[in-house]
Amino acid sequence: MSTYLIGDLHGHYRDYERLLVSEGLCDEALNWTGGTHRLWIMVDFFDRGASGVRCMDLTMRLQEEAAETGGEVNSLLGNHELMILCAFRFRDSKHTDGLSVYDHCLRWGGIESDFEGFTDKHADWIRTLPAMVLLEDTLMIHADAMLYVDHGLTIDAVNESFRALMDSDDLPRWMSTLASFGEHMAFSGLDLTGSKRAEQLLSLYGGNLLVHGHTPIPFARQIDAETVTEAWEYAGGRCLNVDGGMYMGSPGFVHKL
Ligand SMILES: [Mn+2]
Repeated sequence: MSTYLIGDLHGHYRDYERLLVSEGLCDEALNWTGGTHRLWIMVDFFDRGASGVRCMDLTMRLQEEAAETGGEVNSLLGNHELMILCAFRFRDSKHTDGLSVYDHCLRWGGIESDFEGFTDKHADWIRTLPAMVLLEDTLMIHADAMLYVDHGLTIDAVNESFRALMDSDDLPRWMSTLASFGEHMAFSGLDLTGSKRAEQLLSLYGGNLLVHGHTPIPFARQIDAETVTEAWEYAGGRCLNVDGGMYMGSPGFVHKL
């Protein structure tokens, strides 16, 4: 049994299909052929690309099929999942700046057709997603950010905090949590501050390797997206970025842990 990771999809459905088939996790008809293997999506299904709902629909179906063969398909909770859930719930409510939640989401890369295709079924599924997972010695979070510490000092507490938010009618709290995901690259940098932060999270929550998406590798490394075909290990080998930046033009990749 192996664990496979796919980074931020951002609505790039065709790339998602191609990666699943080329890795043998699905056949050409997109049936699960991964047997007992595990697949985790490091998220941001939505926004920037056109087909976020299709990406999520495929993942939800594969989750059921994989469970039948003793495999596992699952996803973390990312900020763009929180964002579409927020728009679904508070659509025309006004934020403090007078703009509606819906308009905010369009500004943050939201795609109108995704809002139209988004249903209770998607909302319910998103509410099941964990913000933080420890798989053996691998700590997985969506964002390369310290914001998780504000949600709790154990993995259960972090996930419970996000679940409570998703059940909450407190719009200012939703908006401030979404804004907190503006934090990027907390574990990188030329000085040692970044790797120290990574060490802090690993010693707090457990694990030897911190895996994340959220910041496209071509952006973090200032390299051409077309050349990004594998994960980026940094911070002295303690961090792994799996966001190839498909929306920037990377072909994407599947990372086998
Ligand atoms: Mn993100």
